[in-house]
Amino acid sequence: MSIINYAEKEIQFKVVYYGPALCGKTTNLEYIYSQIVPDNKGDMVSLATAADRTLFFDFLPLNATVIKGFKTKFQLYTVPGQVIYNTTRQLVLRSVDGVVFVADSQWEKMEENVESFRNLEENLAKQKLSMESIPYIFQYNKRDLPNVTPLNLLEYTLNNRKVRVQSFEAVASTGQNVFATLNAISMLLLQKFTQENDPSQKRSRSTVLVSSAPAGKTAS
Ligand SMILES: Nc1nc2c(ncn2[C@@H]2O[C@H](COP(=O)(O)OP(=O)(O)O)[C@@H](O)[C@H]2O)c(=O)[nH]1
Ligand SMILES: [Mg+2]
Repeated sequence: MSIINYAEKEIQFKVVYYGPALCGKTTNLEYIYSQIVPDNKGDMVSLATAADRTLFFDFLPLNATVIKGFKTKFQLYTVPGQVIYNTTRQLVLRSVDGVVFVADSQWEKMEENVESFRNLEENLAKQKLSMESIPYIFQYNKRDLPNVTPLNLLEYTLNNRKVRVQSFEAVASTGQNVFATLNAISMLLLQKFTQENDPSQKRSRSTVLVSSAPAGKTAS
């Protein structure tokens, strides 16, 4: 759940980038970090192995828009995708507000995507959370590669719950649609927060998180 600090007039949201190993989660955070002016970000913390694989998580704090006099802060985390690190993933998911599921578009990674999404559902269930209660979106990454799964098959396979959510085709290594993804999850969180805290206001008036974002390309 979002943390509200009334003394500091701050609301904190925790966003977790989830997905199989090597799908591009760290690359998303690194790109965001590289594009945001120093005043609006804290230090990016990466706990990686020597081989540059995420061991625990990457963490990037961002300061963003103001709603009703409250500053909003977004804390972005990644999880280690390797199957054996499930306990770590459960820890990182604690008190999560929103999820970006990063899928690896490469054809041969489809099974790993499905397995990772299932693992996300299981780990949320352990916290008595579900995909129905947590805002989430998909990012189909690595669209620059030649061997990608067609978009409609990704949608059919992953984005097939009762309510279809937003999805973005991305190339995290060049930044394509990285901010579109981040803005989309941020908007969902701000809207949910506003609705829950002020039922008379149906939509959040907050706009995009970072104005340098390229126009979002929604896949669905
Ligand atoms: N071709 C291509 N490579 C990517 C893309 N995004 C990430 N990568 C590469 O995929 C590898 C794994 O990325 P990383 O962010 O460490 O994956 P993580 O395990 O999910 O954190 C790295 O070599 C990245 O440079 C992309 O959109 N296209
Ligand atoms: Mg990583």
